Amino acid sequence: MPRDLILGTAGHIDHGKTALVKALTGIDTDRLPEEKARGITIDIGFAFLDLGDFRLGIVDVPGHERFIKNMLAGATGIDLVVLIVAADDSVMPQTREHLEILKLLRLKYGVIALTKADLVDATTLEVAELEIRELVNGSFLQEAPIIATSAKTGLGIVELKSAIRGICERIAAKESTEWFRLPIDRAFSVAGHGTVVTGSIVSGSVSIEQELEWHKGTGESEIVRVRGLNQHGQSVPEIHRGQRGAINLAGIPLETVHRGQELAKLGYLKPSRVLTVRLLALDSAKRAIKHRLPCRLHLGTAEVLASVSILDRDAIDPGDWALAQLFLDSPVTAVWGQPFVLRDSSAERTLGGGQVLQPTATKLRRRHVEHLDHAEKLWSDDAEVRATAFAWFAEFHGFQPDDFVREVGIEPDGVAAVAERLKMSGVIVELELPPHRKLSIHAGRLAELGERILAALGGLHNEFPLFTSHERAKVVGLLDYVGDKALLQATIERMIREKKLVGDAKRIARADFKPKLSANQRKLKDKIVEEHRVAGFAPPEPKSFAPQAAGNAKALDDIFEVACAEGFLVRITNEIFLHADTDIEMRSKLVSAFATQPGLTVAEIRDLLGTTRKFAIPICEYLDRAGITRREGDLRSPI
Ligand SMILES: Nc1nc2c(ncn2[C@@H]2O[C@H](COP(=O)(O)OP(=O)(O)O)[C@@H](O)[C@H]2O)c(=O)[nH]1
Ligand SMILES: [Mg+2]
Repeated sequence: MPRDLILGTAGHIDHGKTALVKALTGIDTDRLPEEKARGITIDIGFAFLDLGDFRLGIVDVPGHERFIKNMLAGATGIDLVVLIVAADDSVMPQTREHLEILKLLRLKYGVIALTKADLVDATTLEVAELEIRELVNGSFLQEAPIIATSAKTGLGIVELKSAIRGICERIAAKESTEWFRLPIDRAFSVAGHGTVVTGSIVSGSVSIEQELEWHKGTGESEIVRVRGLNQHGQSVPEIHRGQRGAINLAGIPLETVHRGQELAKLGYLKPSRVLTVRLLALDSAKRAIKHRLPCRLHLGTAEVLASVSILDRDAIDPGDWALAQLFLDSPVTAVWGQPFVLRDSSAERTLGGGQVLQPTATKLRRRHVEHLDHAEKLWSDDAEVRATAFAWFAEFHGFQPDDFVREVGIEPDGVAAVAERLKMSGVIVELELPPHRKLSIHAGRLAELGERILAALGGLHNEFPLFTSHERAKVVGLLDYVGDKALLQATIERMIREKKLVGDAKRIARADFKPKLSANQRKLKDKIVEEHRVAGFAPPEPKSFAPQAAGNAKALDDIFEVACAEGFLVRITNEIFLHADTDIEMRSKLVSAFATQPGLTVAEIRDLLGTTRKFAIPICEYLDRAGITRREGDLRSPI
């Protein structure tokens, strides 16, 4: 099976990139009428080169400084580059800028073509070669072959092909367990078929009839069906990484599709307006990247206005790097480790670039030691260290192990093993949430959540020291910023199992909370309450229970206090308590009586309640205190 790879061109305008692609492939990549008329490349163009063992999708880019944004869209997803330098012009500004961009994009492979060799003598050719060697010194092209070519005479074309083949052999084959992802670089309409999008497939594969998630660059996405696939003009059943592919989408209007959007496996990518990044200020830019600098982010085929927040300092000096966040005007879809380029807001120069550390970040606090500590771990070589830091940043939201693919840079088939190891070592905990949901959470975050639950409950215990327990719903309500109610309930269950809490499905208490009453005292309380219920408006004297209180008078006071706090009894005086039901009955009787008679004497109230004078006077005073009645002379009237 031949291998598919994507080759890009790079180099200054007019150095012969398009002519060289034509000499290699016979294809003219300048397809726009304006390009034909002006003889310059404006947007990226595409060709195909079959080398037998390798099939190369070619992206020819514009060299003009005004079209760097198009060059950036084209450079996304390429496996190797042919850096083109014209022998008669040698190294020029966009030769340098394109090389800087490719370095920022972490490209590893390429060859150099010294074009227009037919126009110069041997000495000039040699000088140009020396200048190129100096330029690429220390870069990924340091050892790259330099092939003198001429699109006019055919000089060096065969040699260039064999040099390209040599490079292709060095590019390690990738196991395709990755998920599908295609940053869209072009969209057009084909009569009878509808909307077609193209791009360099950066990972995975897709077949006809499969569903993909179309990320619109607005933060929204939509599931679309692959109606047809095309590669270099041929219908194919499947396309994969390393290919330039065209995808015919079912039922999507052309005007809604554009460069910068992405197609990906369902659930793989998530739009975000904040990225945490490792940001390098280009040495050659000769200017520091300052905190809050407005700039342009180029990520994949997208270009978005951004503002830089440098997390640990106020400026990144040329040649230095730092942890930063990018706040974006509109959302992008990124994955961990994805390279990006920053250009100035007027799109005149490349300022720097780097790699994404948090593709779906939230604002981090600047100079916050703990945040910085964990953010640095996101750049570790060790996937488990990165996964742990990601889990920590997931706070109380938790995550799914599959998020590791996007957020940590772990291949899909490696996710389960990493998650298992982190579970075994106690770094993460997997919770079963009702009805059928699993949520993973950093063990430290779960412990933190436990502390918050204990603190909330502790607050309630302090406020209501007489309550043995509190409603779960009340505790959960105090922690509503956690958002995920099921997570809170599951954490409470866990804490009951761990004996940090006591309780049941309805009520909970801290295990270390000492209720005011002993078990025996609670039993007595139930008895007292019951006797008050039966006694109605002629309640028993509290001290009649003293012998059963198995202690001093204080214990009996506590029992009555708890019974009142729990709402079973109502205190009329320290010697007279009514059952709560009796209290309600009394209030409704008064309401009916007042309906026909605006004022009642103590004697009338006594008869209304069927009690004696001994109780009637304190009850009337209680009614005044409770704001139910008002005393005017001998009469009580409603308020
Ligand atoms: N003599 C000569 N002219 C060339 C060669 N390659 C390109 N050219 C010319 O240089 C000009 C720019 O070439 P083009 O491929 O459009 O450059 P690009 O801007 O890098 O794509 C065109 O007029 C070409 O005909 C070459 O090898 N020899
Ligand atoms: Mg060109």
